[in-house]
Amino acid sequence: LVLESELRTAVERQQLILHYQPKVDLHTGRITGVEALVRWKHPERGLVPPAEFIPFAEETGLIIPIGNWVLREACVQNKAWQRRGLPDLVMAVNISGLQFQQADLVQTVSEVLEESGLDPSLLELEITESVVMHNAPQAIVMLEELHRMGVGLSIDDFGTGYSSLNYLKRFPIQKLKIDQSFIADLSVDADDAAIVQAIMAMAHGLRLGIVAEGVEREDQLQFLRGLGQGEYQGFLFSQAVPAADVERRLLAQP
Ligand code: G
Ligand code: G
Ligand code: MN
Ligand code: NA
Repeated sequence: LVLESELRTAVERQQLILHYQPKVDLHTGRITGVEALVRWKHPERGLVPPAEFIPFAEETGLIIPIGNWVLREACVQNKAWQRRGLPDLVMAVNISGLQFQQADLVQTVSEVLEESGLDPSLLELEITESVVMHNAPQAIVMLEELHRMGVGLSIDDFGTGYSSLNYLKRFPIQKLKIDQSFIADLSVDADDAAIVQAIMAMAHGLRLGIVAEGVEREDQLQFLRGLGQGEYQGFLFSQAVPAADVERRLLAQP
């Protein structure tokens, strides 16, 4: 049970931390970027996973201050890696629907980029299909502004929300993250294989990048490699880890 008063002060008390899950090129095996995933370092309950407080934060509106903190922290971390001479990474940040309903989201992103000194091309915002569909007229304006600013935009959990593909044509999206439910049995289930193959072919035709989510086994990776270019993410390479672990992985890369 999450108490609103506790979560309300979590940001101020510096109880939130970010872990980072790498994204890896399917063919070179090199880390291309990371996704920032928040955790709550609760004084009594230990590390609380986001599934236990993000939905609540969305209901109560606390996702706004939390989301702003995540955005700032993630950009500052990425710039710090760059300053230390590590290879450039794209930092992906999850943006909730409610954040997209704030008229000042674009301004906030712009300020965070300026304050952190991070190049906009090294920031990517992950949004879900429902965000794009629910706020269509307002969302398109904001997405276009973010795109003009040079920030990357990707669709998270692609294939699980509204299946109108219309928005892919209208909105300045650069990447689709194929939901892990299609990846789980990819190499043995002909239907999943057909869906993933079709998404990758469509993405290629539309000049969109793809990220396969939830890759846990070598057979899934081999199958994806046979389908084309892209990136993957999943426990096979790494779960979400503290910043220091990302650094170690980067330094160990050939
Ligand atoms: O990290 P994990 O494995 O448990 O993530 C669970 C869910 O929490 C995912 O759907 C992820 O998108 C979401 N999540 C994690 N961090 C953030 C965040 O900073 N903002 C938002 N809006 N969602 C997040
Ligand atoms: O919804 P979103 O894609 O933002 O959140 C990513 C979620 O997927 C996190 O909860 C993360 O822990 C989880 N995840 C990442 N990689 C894997 C994986 O290989 N297998 C499984 N089962 N979950 C994963
Ligand atoms: Mn995500
Ligand atoms: Na996802």
